[in-house]
Amino acid sequence: MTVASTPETGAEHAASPAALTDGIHLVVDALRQNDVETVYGVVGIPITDLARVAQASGIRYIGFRHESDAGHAAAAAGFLTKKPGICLTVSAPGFLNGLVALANATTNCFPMVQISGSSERHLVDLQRGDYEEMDQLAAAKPFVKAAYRVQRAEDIGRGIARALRTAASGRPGGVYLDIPAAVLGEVIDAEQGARSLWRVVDPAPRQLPEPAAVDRAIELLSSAERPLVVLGKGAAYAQADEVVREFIETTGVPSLPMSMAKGLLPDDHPQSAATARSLALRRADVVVLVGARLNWLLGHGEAPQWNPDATFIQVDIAATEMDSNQPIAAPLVGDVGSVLEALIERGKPGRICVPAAWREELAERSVQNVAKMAGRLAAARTASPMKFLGALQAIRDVLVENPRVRVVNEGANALDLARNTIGMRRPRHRLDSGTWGVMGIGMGYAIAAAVETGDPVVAIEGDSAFGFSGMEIETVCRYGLPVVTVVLNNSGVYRGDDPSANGDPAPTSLRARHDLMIQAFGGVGYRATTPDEVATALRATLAAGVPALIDCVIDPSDGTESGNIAHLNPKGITVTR
Ligand code: ADP
Ligand code: TZD
Repeated sequence: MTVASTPETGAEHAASPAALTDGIHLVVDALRQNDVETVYGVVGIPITDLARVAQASGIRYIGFRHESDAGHAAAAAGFLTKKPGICLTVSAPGFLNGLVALANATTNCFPMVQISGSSERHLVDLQRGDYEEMDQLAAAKPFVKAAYRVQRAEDIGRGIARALRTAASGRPGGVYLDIPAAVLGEVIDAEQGARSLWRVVDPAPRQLPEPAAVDRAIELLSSAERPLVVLGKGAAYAQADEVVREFIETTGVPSLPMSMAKGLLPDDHPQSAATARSLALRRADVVVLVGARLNWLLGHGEAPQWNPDATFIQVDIAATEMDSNQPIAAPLVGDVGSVLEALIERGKPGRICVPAAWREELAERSVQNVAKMAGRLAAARTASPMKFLGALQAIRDVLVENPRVRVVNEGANALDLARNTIGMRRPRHRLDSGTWGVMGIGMGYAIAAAVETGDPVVAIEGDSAFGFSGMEIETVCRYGLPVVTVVLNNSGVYRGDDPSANGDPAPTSLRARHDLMIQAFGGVGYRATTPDEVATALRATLAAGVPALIDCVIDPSDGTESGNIAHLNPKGITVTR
């Protein structure tokens, strides 16, 4: 995009005005050349015109109420599309608000680029007290995969190319790109500007595994008596859905999904060991980790949760992930699609076979666990006041009728119970708190899921969790997105019946009518006190495809402290509950 200059002096200039451009137009042109379709952000000095020019150029700009939410949206866009999601923020405080999401994206291995305007370098660096003064590049560095600053308009194309490639290649992550206000306002010759931009070729090339490493893994698997595959969100991200399925089905190995890998294989797939999870981890003798880290979410691979003699095979794009917790007997460094293809190709038919005894052991435990759960579910269905599991069964039944729905989920009990109750049948249809267990991703993820996929979204939220990004239901309404937020409202963090120590509300106590909130923004609000009311409201709002919120009134005494990770609370002498 070029801007004809208005010559201020000289008749010859007036006769042939030089074509000029500026930093703002160069940023937009560079994003467009790299097929960026959507930018998520919050405007202000010095990036308001950047958002306007982006919108005028055909890029979709989604304006948020808080940068963390815009950043979480960009991160979710990265996870869903395999292309870095873009978040745009102002300087210092806006930058810091966005940084939470950028760090979270890095932790989750989602590709994302945060572009922030920054204040005058010559004032910031001498700490002269500029408007929104901060050394943002230095502040970002510890939290991101990489951080870059553009110092001249002619480097904008280079900076954006570098940021996009770094975010998407290898192990994906968050990249910070600092563009000072002076650079955004810098005017240069349009032709020179156009020549300075380029399109990144093959930003995330396939990474094929070493054949010897593949053979080593096959050797181990073929000797297994109780093999197990664990699918993580890296496998979902890889978009190698058919290959994952073929690998599991041709080998017959039981498989276990991590929460955001649910749906890669349907949860009711005959090889899913999800309903015998504890037994599968405790007994498996050869484990194939596919895009899943042996971090706290998998008990660091330690006994007694795991078999102390288990042998690990790990498929991961990051070589440095190997041996981070347990010895990896067969590291397979490469992208999920290429590695699993190689395993299928080099594994001769029949080489890997799963002893019937192992399948039967898992199936038996699964039957017992399902029966136990059925009892809890039946009791919850009729309980009054409504329990988490009562509301969740109603949600589950409606979601079965609406398979396109993308599910977003956060909270403590609201997270644990929804993850187990709501089966997924399609890949990348579940987005949740992820590796950090962070609250506040809800509305950002939901907005991005709706914008990027065009699918309807149901966000299942604890009432505390929802509050972190709740103001973004205005954004949902303003853009008319098909997002239904279901708040499981037990009036508190974890639960709502904690006694107060001094007459103030208890530290965990909350109180809100979220259904009234959304009405202020023109959305549809429901208050549901029974599972039937939940189902009726959800069915109606999904059919209408409009922004809606269902506030589910849950028994304040339902829910456990910290959900199923209560053991992580420090055990001092002070508190007894
Ligand atoms: P989960 O929490 O679901 O167990 P993690 O986030 O711990 O999953 O692990 C995801 C892993 O996937 C990371 O170690 C990351 O390096 C890896 N990964 C990301 N993309 C790919 C890919 N395309 N191929 C292989 N591994 C990948
Ligand atoms: N702040 C941030 C950013 N992330 C967090 N994980 C927390 C605080 C601590 N926290 C949890 O780990 S879960 C949770 C908080 C505040 C909310 C739990 O309450 P809820 O869900 O209402 O969302 P349930 O269903 O009532 O348990």
